[in-house]
Amino acid sequence: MKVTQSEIVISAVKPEQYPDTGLPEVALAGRSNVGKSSFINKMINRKNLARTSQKPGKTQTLNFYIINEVMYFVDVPGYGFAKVSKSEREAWGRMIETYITNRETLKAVIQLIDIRHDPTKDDVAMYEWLKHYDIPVIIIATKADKIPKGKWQKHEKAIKEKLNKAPSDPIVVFSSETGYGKDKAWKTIEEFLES
Ligand SMILES: Nc1nc2c(ncn2[C@@H]2O[C@H](COP(=O)(O)OP(=O)(O)OP(=O)(O)O)[C@@H](O)[C@H]2O)c(=O)[nH]1
Ligand SMILES: [Mg+2]
Repeated sequence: MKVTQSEIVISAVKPEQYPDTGLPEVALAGRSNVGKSSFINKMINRKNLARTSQKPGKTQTLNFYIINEVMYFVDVPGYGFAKVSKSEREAWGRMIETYITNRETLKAVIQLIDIRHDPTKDDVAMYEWLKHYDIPVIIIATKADKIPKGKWQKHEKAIKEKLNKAPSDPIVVFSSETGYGKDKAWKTIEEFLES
């Protein structure tokens, strides 16, 4: 997709606030600080429309970005961030669970995994939870610029194995720093939009 238009439409915390246009959505999932907001910005050619930070825990609401008036990216708070209070974490958990399990226009979840490391326990739990609800998942192995290209394949294979990834779920090596993988990621997303 050649993105010519993108804007935030709402930061939502409850279903009444979600957009009601019926356009397809893809939502981001991943550890705090893995690069979800950076992924959105790179995909839509914007520097900081989705607010990013070196400190984890930046995104705290469900942020809906409308793209070319045909779809939404939904930025989601990250998981696995210890400095958030237990009650706050539970509230986010409920917010995300409500959204993902009830949203008819949700076509796929983009789960970001740091290519440098094996998936964490939280990453594996999140993937299993999405599969339990039969949600299609696109795995983005991000921050590829941080390891030499010669190591990508080995790390990609480790991610597939540790997640026990379903064959129907694509995996794309990506870098928000260099833009590597952007065209493949768009092609992959577009296939799910039509489903
Ligand atoms: N080198 C490199 N750095 C990246 C990449 N993606 C993200 N980062 C950096 O990682 C940090 C976190 O990025 P964010 O996009 O804010 O992460 P997030 O997943 O949205 O984090 P939360 O909103 O806290 O859940 C920032 O300092 C980014 O610049 C990448 O592909 N390569
Ligand atoms: Mg974020």
